[in-house]
Amino acid sequence: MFGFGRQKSSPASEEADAEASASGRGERVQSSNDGQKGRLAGAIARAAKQDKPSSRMFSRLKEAVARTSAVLNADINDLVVGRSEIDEDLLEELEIMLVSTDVGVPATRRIIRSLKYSIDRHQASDADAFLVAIRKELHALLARNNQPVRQAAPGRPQVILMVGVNGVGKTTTIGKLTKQLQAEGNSVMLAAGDTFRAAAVEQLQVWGERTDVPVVAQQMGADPASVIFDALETATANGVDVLIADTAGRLHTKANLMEELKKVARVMKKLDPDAPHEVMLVVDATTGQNALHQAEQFHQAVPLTGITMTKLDGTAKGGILFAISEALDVPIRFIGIGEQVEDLRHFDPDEFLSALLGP
Ligand SMILES: Nc1nc2c(ncn2[C@@H]2O[C@H](COP(=O)(O)OP(=O)(O)O)[C@@H](O)[C@H]2O)c(=O)[nH]1
Ligand SMILES: [Mg+2]
Repeated sequence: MFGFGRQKSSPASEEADAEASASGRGERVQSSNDGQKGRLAGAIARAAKQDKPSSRMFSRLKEAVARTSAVLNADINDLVVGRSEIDEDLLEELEIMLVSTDVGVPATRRIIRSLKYSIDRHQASDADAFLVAIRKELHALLARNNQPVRQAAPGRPQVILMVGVNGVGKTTTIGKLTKQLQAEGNSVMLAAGDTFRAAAVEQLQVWGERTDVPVVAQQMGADPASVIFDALETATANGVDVLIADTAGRLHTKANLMEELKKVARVMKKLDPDAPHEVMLVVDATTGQNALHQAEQFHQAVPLTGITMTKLDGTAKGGILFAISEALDVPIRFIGIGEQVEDLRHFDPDEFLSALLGP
């Protein structure tokens, strides 16, 4: 799934297998670098093929971002409709509007600067051309962070470390992700790293039962680094494809939390220097600018490699996605648009903008 899970039977690895058996040694001679390229290329090719959302799925996305769209899209249209000429006065109004929809000041400034450049060169001088130019700017913002998910070395589990404050949807996202990874043929194991609350361990165990995957857990108050270390050891011994580790979103102090996450990331490197392959921050879109502050703080403690933004359904603050893309060089991997498993959606800038602004 877009780099998550094993990238099975890519052409490169099939070739390598053929080469291995032809050489008569019966072992894979594929160098790990070639393997990575092959697996990744395979994943991207599959993603491109699969990512034609059915119209039903697209309707659901459109419905989910309707409240954000009602503000952003309607305001942008109101601004330009009926104007025969696009001038810099309009840019001031657009600036105020973008900032007020949680796009944030730095991203808005960049967009305005770029639009001014286009207007000065008469490249966006009527309403239609101006709308196209705005969309292009928004797209560039969302698409600029597109680092692929790091793959695990052969024979090792890919480790996804989920971080984020309480209530954003980490555990629920783990459940949905597990289901999706399983559907693509991956074996999954979960690690109950949120040992701060007994209920957190139980909640993960419920997901474990529901998806029929093992959950490595210890008692409440146990050292999360030790729980996750154990889990990685077990996952490796059992040839598990993906290990997803849950973590606490709140400790006695924020400093404690960040130190604990650093320790978790450090300790698992004793088993696999590449782990965690993905540090996924989960943020809640309904919290607007708070989501941005959280992203910045977590990124300082444990460098993030991906973001999942949940609860885009039912908020008008979806513009925060642009602010986070501007502030951090970290790709948005998934968006959550509801409670169902399929409501965890791979984030596609084109699809998202079409849902938000129309075709
Ligand atoms: N509407 C909506 N609710 C969500 C979404 N993702 C998670 N939730 C809900 O958010 C609440 C908190 O989720 P939880 O996974 O326990 O958060 P955690 O504390 O970060 O582990 C639960 O009631 C979830 O059902 C989403 O995309 N949309
Ligand atoms: Mg949780």
